[in-house]
Amino acid sequence: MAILSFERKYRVRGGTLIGGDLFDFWVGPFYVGFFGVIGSILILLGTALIFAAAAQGPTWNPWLISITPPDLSYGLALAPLKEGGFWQIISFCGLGAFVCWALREVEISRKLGMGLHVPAAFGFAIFAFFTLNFIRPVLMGAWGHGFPYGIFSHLDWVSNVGYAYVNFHYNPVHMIAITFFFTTNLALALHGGLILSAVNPQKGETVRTPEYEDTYFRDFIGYSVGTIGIHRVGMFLALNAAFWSAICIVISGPLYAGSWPEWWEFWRNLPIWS
Ligand code: UQ2
Repeated sequence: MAILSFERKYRVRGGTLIGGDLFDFWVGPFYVGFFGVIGSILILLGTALIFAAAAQGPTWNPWLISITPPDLSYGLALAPLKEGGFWQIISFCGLGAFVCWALREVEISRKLGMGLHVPAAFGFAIFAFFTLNFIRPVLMGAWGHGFPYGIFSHLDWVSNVGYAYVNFHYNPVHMIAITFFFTTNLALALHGGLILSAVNPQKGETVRTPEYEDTYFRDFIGYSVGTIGIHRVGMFLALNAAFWSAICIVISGPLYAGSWPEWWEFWRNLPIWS
């Protein structure tokens, strides 16, 4: 892909965290950097191992391929490749590639003199994955508590783990996480709708300025959070959705092993009711 006319101005040296000028170059539109090189290696290795693990059988049906963690009996030990070892190495390749991706975002942010909001936000997604397949298995003493890499198999894992706590919807932190997901959806629908209504007019109509956007919401609900404000709200909601998702699963098992519906008995048993 040809370099866009304005890009030459922004293709400046520096901002690297490691490697100095050595990997400070672009391939087509892509910035490379040290973390682009290491990340690419991890992606290629991880993907190759996924194919190698899938080749062990029993199926090449993409819906049914599943690369499973070791049996619980292996605890936190390394397992033989075909008995969960593939899963263990693939998990480390995945985590390494995600972290490289985040650090490449950091280098690009620094190069352009921008904030670190994008990598910080991605960090919450990495944290959620790290919680599921590293923190919680370690706290519970076995890699076998991680989720399998497969389309249907990871859905089955979510279902089985949910039922292990009887009904996961009664997990109060799960409730908080879901509320953040729904509110994120509401905020993006409002924001996307508002922006399109202002800047994507019908033929013959003119684009409306941000003052119209503010006025719309002041007329409607008496309050406008403002044009920067809505992006702060969006960031806050989305990061909280990822964060509380991680917390709601990491407390299930390590902190509370019972049934979530029963957890609410503390409320029924408050002395105030008797
Ligand atoms: C807004 C504003 C925007 C927006 C939106 C609002 C001009 C272009 C969507 C309205 C948002 C409010 C009132 C807060 C919503 C809060 C939650 C928790 C859903 O005022 O400024 O900028 O896009």
